[in-house]
Amino acid sequence: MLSKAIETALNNQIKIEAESSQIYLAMACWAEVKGLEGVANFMYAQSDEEREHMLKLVKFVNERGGHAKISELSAPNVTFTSFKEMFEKLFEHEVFVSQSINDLVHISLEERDYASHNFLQWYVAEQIEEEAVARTILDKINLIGDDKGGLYLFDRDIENLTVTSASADGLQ
Ligand code: OFO
Repeated sequence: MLSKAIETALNNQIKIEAESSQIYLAMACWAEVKGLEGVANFMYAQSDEEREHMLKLVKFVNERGGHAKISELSAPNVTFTSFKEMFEKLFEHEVFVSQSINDLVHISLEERDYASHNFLQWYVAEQIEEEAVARTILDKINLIGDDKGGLYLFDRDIENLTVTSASADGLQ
C-alpha cells in the first residue's frame, strides 16, 4: 500500500513523463518539417519511450492500491533556433528528470517504502543511459558546428546511436 506522500510524488512523476513525451513529440515535428528525417525518427522513438515510462508508473501506482492521476500538461516548446539549441534543451530536460527521480527515491526511503524503492531503480538506470545519449549527441553537434554536410551525415546516423556505439567511436 502506498503512503499519501509517495502516491503524490509518483503522480507528479507520471505528469513529468507525459510532458517529456510531448516535449520530444514537438521536437520530432520541428525536425521533420526542417527535413531531418533521422532526427525526427529519433525524437518520435524518444517520445514513445517516455510514454512507456509514464505507463509503467501508472500501472505501478494502481497495482499498489493508489490511484494514478492523469492530469493536464504544460505545452511544450514547438520551435527552436537551431538543432544545437534543441539538443541542449533535450539534455537539460533529462538532467531535470534525473533530479526528479532522485527526489522520488529519497521520498521512498523516508517513507520506508522498499517496494517503490526497488521499482524506482529501473528509472535510476534508465536516466544514466538517457543522459549519456543526450550528452553524446551534444558532443557530436558541437563538433559539426555549422557544417551542412556534417548535419546530413548526423541525420543519417542518429537512428543507430546508442551509448555503446557512441563510446566506441571515441566521442565520449
Ligand atoms: Fe523518462 O526518461 Fe527521459 O525524460
